[in-house]
Amino acid sequence: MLTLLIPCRNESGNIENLLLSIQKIHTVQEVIIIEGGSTDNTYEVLASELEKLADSRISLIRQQGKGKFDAVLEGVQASTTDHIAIWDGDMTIDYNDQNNLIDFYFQSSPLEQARFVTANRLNPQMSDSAMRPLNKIGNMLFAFATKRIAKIDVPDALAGSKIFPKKILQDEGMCKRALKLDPFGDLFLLSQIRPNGLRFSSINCEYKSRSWGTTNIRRWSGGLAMSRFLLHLTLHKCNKIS
Ligand SMILES: Nc1nc2c(ncn2[C@@H]2O[C@H](COP(=O)(O)OP(=O)(O)OP(=O)(O)O)[C@@H](O)[C@H]2O)c(=O)[nH]1
Ligand SMILES: [Mg+2]
Repeated sequence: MLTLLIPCRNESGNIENLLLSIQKIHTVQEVIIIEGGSTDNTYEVLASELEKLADSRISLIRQQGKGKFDAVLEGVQASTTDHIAIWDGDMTIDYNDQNNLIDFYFQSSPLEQARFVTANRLNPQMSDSAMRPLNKIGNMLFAFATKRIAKIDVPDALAGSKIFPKKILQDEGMCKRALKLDPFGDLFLLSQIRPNGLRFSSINCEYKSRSWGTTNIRRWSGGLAMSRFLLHLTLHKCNKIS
């Protein structure tokens, strides 16, 4: 059973497309959209569209705290299944590619190791304007650092789309500490792959430009926070967040 978590901030113009895509995904049993920090009417648009849709799989929560990783953790708290998928609400990755990730995740036989599957946006299919050149360079540097520090050979460390067993977030204390260090949660989640003995796979997806809205991520302060997080992991010489 899989829960799909979708953090949304200032995505009002993407909601129609997002809900259409969710309707085409039949492999998730629960969808939780976590709206937070919007200065537009994202919550209101979601609430009214969901009322019309009347799809009992989908619920909407208003985030109590701040930031994307906080939204993910609030969604995890509300979820009732054992596996978590995360999508970005800006729909920069098509539902067909998202579906491939889900299919791949559930391919393991029960005797095999559980998986951690993430999207790889850094491939020739990426639209020219989808990722700013500095972001691309930053992404590659974080992928290199993650390989050295967390021992995970990830080509795209900051992709929003990922699927993993919920048990890797069962230590609430560790999640709270990680939240103070990693604002997006991408690097923290990658750092949990080896300690939890998961099999890692990265699947090529086509990364498209936003068709509506602008980024919610402050790249300089976010980059600094992620660098500090990696330094923290290095100093503790293990992948546990103490
Ligand atoms: N609930 C919630 N969602 C957030 C917050 N910050 C970002 N998000 C969502 O997290 C996802 C990723 O944020 P984006 O702004 O798309 O960041 P990005 O993908 O790194 O940047 P772009 O390349 O511009 O798309 C989107 O669905 C956002 O709406 C937040 O503070 N709260
Ligand atoms: Mg985005």
